Amino acid sequence: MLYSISFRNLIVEIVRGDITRFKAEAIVNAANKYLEHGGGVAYAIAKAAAGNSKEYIRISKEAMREQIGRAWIEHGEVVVTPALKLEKYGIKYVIHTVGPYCGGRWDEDKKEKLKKAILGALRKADELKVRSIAFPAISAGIYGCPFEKVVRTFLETVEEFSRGTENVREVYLVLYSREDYERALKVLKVGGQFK
Ligand code: AR6
Repeated sequence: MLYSISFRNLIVEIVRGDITRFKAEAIVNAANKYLEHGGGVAYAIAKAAAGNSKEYIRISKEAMREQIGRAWIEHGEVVVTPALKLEKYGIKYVIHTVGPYCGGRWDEDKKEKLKKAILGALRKADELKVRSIAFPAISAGIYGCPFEKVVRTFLETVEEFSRGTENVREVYLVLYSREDYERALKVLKVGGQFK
């Protein structure tokens, strides 16, 4: 089954796995604007990176004050923290970004916010001279955005980004459940016409 797609000199792969142990130089966290990491993939990353989610929340908030100069981030703004214990998997950075809250609804505004969130993380990875970056399905969990829309928007955004990338060459969408993985493959399978 088709599971990868090339955009210019960048390859996107959809894989099934746990992003907290995925071998990519940067992994992206589906955070909230305060970097509270209370549940979902955010909690899993925080706990795995620092051994204790509270400690990673503290590190994230401190990094946010230094990098953004505020106690919250907007869609498109990102914060970088060190991978700490995740370094054993080859991960160097965690890039925190915030997607839209959907609660089951989807419209152009949510799509734009999701694009900004994804693009912000991709640009930061490029700036950090990262070659490979892994994303979870941002906003498709607790934030309730429709899964297929999230996957389509992800692919569209990576395609846009591929025009300007200097360092990033491999982008992974890491899906936790078999069901999500199979649903995402169906989106890809439509002959690459994911739009
Ligand atoms: N590896 C890969 N994907 C995962 C993992 C994992 N270890 N664990 C969960 N997922 P969510 P959101 C998937 O809810 O919707 C947090 O509390 C999950 O199945 O983590 O953007 C934040 O602090 C889903 O497909 O993120 C925010 O408050 C995807 O990751 C809020 O949730 C995203 O689900 C953000 O909600």
